[in-house]
Amino acid sequence: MEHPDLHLELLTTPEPSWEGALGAALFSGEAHSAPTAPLACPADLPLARVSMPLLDGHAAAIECWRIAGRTRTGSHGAIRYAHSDEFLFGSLHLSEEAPAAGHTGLERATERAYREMHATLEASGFAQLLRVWNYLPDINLESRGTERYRQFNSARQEALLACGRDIRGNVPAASALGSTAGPLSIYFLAGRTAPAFIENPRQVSAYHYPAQYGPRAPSFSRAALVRHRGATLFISGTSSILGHRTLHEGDPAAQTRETLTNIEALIGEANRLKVGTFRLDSLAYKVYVRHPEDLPLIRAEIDSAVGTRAPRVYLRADVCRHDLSMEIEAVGQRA
Ligand code: 3EB
Repeated sequence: MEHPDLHLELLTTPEPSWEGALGAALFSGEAHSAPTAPLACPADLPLARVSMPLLDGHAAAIECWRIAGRTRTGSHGAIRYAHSDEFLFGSLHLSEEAPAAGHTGLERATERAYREMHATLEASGFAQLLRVWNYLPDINLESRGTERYRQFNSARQEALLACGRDIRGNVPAASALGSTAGPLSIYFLAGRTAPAFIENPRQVSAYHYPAQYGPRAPSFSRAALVRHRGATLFISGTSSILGHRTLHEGDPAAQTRETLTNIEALIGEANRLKVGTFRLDSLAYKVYVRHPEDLPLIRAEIDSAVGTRAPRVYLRADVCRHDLSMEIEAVGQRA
């Protein structure tokens, strides 16, 4: 198959080809500081390292974003980036510092991360954030009376407002998951023009969630569809939520079916835009599983709905609501 000009490869082989790589993320059970850099990875490639074990026996997974044509690399504050004419990939790792001025260490790191991301985008002419992946340790832990995921949401929203960005509507597709250890790790893709943002008709938009899920709603879109010479559909972290409520608590198989129904709804919305026909059996998937013992049930549901052809990796991660056992994100690609 001919590859589109922006192209994702999701690999569990130890060493991909770095030819044409724009940026990458490395997931493994090893500590963030461990020397797990892929052997031949170019020194200036933006590489996010996330402490997150794989559940299917592989030592590591690499999410490699490739691009046709020339790329340039650079850095801005804590951010390392690479860009082509059309797309920019950036990554950053920020350790949490001491609380200050009424903000927790995580809130300070999140606010700084999002301010530096937007400063990078403004300086480089890639005004449009398309897709953001957020990983933070102890995502469900409370500190100073507030769950850390909620702290993250507050700081993300404050930073967006401080940067003059929208907090609803024109907000990127995203995922936010609990890593095993390490700093706040974020990587992102940006472009020069706005994508089509897609919401799920079965769900309340996350940016309209009521206050019971936290004082500041999560600023992300359910999906973003980007046209280039091909097209890329970024499906955000998706879970067993109908309206704004969790369904099937304690039943990971039913939660997986509900999640896949949500993904199908997003595919349906995307296909109405007539950019390409995306299908459940031809996306690439990252599946986050809270309890490793649930993997066989979750995998069986995915195999039966998705088939065996689509690339997928299973990662052990905390999901951002206590009553969710799993979450799935996906990428669709059209040449
Ligand atoms: C949900 O649907 C599940 O805070 O950026 C999914 C994707 C979730 C992204 C984020 C959160 C985020 O609300 C949680």
